[in-house]
Amino acid sequence: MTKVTTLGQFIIEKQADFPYAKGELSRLLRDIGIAAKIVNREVNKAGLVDILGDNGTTNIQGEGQKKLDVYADGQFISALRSGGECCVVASEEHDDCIFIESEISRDAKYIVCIDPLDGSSNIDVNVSVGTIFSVYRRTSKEGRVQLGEVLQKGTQQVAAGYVVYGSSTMLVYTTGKGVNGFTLDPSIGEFCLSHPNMEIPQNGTIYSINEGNYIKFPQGLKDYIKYCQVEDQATSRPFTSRYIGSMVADVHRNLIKGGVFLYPTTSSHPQGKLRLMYECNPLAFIIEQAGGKASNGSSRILETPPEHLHQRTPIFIGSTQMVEKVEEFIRLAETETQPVG
Ligand code: AHM
Ligand code: MG
Repeated sequence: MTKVTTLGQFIIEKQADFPYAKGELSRLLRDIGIAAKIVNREVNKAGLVDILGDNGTTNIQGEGQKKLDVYADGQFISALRSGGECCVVASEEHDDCIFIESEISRDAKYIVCIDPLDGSSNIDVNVSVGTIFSVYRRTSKEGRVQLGEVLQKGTQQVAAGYVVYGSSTMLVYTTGKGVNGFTLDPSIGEFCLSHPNMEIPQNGTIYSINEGNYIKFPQGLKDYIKYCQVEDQATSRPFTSRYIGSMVADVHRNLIKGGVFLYPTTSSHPQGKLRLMYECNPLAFIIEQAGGKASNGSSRILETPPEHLHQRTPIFIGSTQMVEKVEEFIRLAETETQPVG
């Protein structure tokens, strides 16, 4: 019989990589894993119960919240609240940070940023959605955590992960020592190690972008898309276009198969659409740990100084060589539009 390693066992084994660890991060990750299983159960029965559709409220970005967004948000916050290791949660679904000030969280040293249900416009149509999270250490020793401590650069993450609720449910995470993936076995209700030491191919043939926005893209992006569509045997072009509309699922596919996911600035979203703290930083940490690259077009996503919680950024993430090619097209278009002299 082959040995099955559950997420819980794996987290405990990996604690040994951090000799001074007291198990708090392990417990935090375990709590997130449990909440993910509960959310998975609800996502799976979404078609059966009256949980589909709009909740009638909007989040800070003015986007409609779906009922399952609200449910997932509640589950993760309550798991982090009762776990005792987290002092602040910043969720895409809330305008402000949620400070956890219970007795058991008195010594909590971790800050969690979370997009509880990414790709929620896909819920009603049985297409993959996911959860994205990132963990930071608080920088002050005691007292109420200040907003500045939440707004840390992505390079300061101590862990990041995502869950894809798809044809099977997977949890993928990193603590800065490689990336490991776990598939939920519904028969035993456990995430089991299925993708150890995940590595993204350095090059690929998949590009993922909402091409319907083509007219709104900067020139460098338009040029890159044309490059993807040109026939060239040496580089296996034309490339394949794949866009699910759930960033977490698109990035997950590209992590396994190789590819690039692009969400540039557009004329309607001049800062980009995706959020630095909830979506881009955690996925950038994971992809870098898997050997890939995440850029805003000119520099590393993880080096972006966060100024506010719901900050947006353009992002190009995936196989290193493909991301570098995108950067090259952006640079070229910018130098061509520079005035001469
Ligand atoms: P959400 O977190 O509200 O679901 O929004 C983020 C999603 C990403 O998952 C996805 O890649 C993108 O928005 C799709 O946007 P668009 O419809 O503009 O292509
Ligand atoms: Mg999202």
